[in-house]
Amino acid sequence: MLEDSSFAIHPGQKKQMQTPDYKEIGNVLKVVKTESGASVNTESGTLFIKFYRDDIVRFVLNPFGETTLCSSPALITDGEKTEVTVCEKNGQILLSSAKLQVYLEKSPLRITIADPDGRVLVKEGAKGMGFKESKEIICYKEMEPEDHFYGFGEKTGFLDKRGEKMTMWNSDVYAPHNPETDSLYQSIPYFMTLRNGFAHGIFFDNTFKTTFDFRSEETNYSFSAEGGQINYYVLAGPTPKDVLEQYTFLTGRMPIPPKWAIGYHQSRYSYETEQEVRELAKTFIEKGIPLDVIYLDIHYMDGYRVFTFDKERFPNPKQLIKDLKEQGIRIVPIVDPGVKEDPEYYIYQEGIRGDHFCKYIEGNIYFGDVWPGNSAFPDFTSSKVRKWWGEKHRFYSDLGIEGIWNDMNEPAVFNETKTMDVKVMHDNDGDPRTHRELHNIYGLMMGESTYSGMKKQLNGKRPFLLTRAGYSGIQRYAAVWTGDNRSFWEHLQMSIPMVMNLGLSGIPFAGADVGGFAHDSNGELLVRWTQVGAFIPFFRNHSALGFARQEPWSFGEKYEKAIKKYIELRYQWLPHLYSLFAEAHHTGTPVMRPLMMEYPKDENTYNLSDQFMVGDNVIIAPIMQPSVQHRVVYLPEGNWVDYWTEEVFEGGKHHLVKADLNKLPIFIKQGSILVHGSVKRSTAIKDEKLTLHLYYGKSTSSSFKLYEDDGSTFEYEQGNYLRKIFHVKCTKDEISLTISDEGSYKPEWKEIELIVHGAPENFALIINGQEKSLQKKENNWRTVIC
Ligand code: MIG
Repeated sequence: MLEDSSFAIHPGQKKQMQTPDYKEIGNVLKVVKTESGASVNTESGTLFIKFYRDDIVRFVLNPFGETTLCSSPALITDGEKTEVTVCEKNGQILLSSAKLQVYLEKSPLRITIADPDGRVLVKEGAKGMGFKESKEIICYKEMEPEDHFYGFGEKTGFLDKRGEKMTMWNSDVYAPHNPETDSLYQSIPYFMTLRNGFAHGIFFDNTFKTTFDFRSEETNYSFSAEGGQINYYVLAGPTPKDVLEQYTFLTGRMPIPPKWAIGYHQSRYSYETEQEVRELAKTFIEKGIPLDVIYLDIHYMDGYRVFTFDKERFPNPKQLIKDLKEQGIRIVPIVDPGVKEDPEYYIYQEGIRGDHFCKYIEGNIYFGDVWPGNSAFPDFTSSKVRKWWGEKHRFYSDLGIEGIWNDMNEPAVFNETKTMDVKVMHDNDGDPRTHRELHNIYGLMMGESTYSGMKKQLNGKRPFLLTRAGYSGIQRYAAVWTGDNRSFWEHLQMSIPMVMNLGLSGIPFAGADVGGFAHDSNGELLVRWTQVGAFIPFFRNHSALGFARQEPWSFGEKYEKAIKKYIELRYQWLPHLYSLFAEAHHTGTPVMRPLMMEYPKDENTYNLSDQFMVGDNVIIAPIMQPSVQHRVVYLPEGNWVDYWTEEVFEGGKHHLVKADLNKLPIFIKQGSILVHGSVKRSTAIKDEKLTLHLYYGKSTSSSFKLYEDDGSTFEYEQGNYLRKIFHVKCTKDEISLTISDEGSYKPEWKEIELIVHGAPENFALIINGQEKSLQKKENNWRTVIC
């Protein structure tokens, strides 16, 4: 109560900046070379320095006991054997790999990390690493005036987190989501620093509550944890894409999603009956609005018991799912972790008999209040429990379900702390740890369980999982939506940097509820939000019970028309987007990118929070204010073409552009390629033909990797895919296009038509060395290229 009153800023409340019991690690006593690094004895325990690759180095130290090289489940690798030399230089110890140099100053211990040219990435100055009596551990690093910070998973506020202080503690926050809301549903203790156009990363793999502080001191930043080891990885960069490749080498990349998962999704808390779901699908079909997924929120269940259907509301789910699938529409049901305490309910019975629920050290089960009432929670830190829970999903897969929605998996509990008692002891496969230590990975482990279970049961088909909570590595199992936003223009604005930073945190498949979850949406907001959603990786319209309905037709014909246009546009762009998802799978580079990722030397991009890129050649500059039809757009170097009018804009400049309600400003870089399919009512309908749009630009070159596979199985892992690589080079009067194929997949489409935009009269088109003729149609030139 007092926290909400002025008492909160009572002069007596002022906290001391420096907690007096902070202790430094102290001096280096001895250094011993190890296989891929060194073991360093310090006054406060052993520091292991281990290279995972030439461009990734890990530092681990436990000031309270023996240091171990154990990792959290975020890690998918123990690293590659790396050639490292250790020597003494000017009184310092130097460890070097081909790409990184680690200098240790001995008294007191101070670490400096540089590249082979001496460019400093990470440096400890007045302060280094330390700890407190409370078992808190903390690392200080120097902060340069030029530094900008990105990543941190799911955070409110703008793109660049300089000046912020952020806590990682998975939290169910219904409201508010505003600039001072700190912890949300995800904990990604990782960030990227951009300094003078060069990037490097730090992944602080500690599952306790962690804090990243870029606010309290002028020349240092810090990252700290309530417990556990000092345990972080430095990623060398030097480009933002390199950092993501390095981070996802450690924590994994997203699988290629089933194609249906990147279509348009419609949700509501809740579509409550079979009848309502059928009518919803029918309306989409009648109105010709494309749709791939309908969600079932908590009302489908029998008394909120997971792995059940309410027999009255959903008398025949199997038939419903079958009928909808024939229309190209899939059903994704919600599955929460809480299992109702009910001795007559089979999941509860199995959970008790199999000893699958979280317990106190004394042996009593932890119960918490969630939707079904008093509930027990599966202990997902145990592989035995994950297997059991995963297998339970046969209930859904037998009904024809291929996607699952995990909510409340922070875990959320209806009590003062909003979560499980931190004293609960997780089994952790025989290495028991408190909930305080493992809270942040509960959602990740539930994701592993659900994804693996579904994958097994789908006989080679790709499952889809949507999750609210997660920790580093969650991208291996799930797409992430940003939880309970509201139908506020401010939340539309906030979703752009939030989803961009998720992408910069290794989670490319993310999105916010289109239209806003709580509060009443309105026609104009829903149109503008759908325009954004169409280009955001995860595209779902969702809204809460008790608020205005939010289906595309909810606000009248004028708005419906505009909304339909942008859902259709999503489908037209799917081959392009799918190719970018494949790139995310292979390299970790996100689909939706901040401009700084492509233009890291351009300061104008560093905190650009209201524009984004799709791939490396498309800029989306949405309108995100009511009654506004103009906005400023920043275009970086090069020339840019308005997607709708083909007007050319010079880069390196700000422009004022007009965009009435029907227009989402989209700019394509001159010299680059876009691939389109056709508008369709669901991804179940295959493209017969693709269109390759080439935007001529004098003295430019670019490339695009068109990716295609069956869209539904894991055969791509065996090489059954097609990657068509297009290289374009434009000179004054010539466009040369080279096309090469990789992989064995034979696509459904039989033809690619090339449309050249903005070329000079009488240009020559050379494809793989051969001149090819074109036909002029309106202002463009066309020809079939394969
Ligand atoms: O406490 O299942 O964020 O998307 O509709 C609310 C009901 C629980 C929160 C999710 C929201 C979902 C809702 N859930």
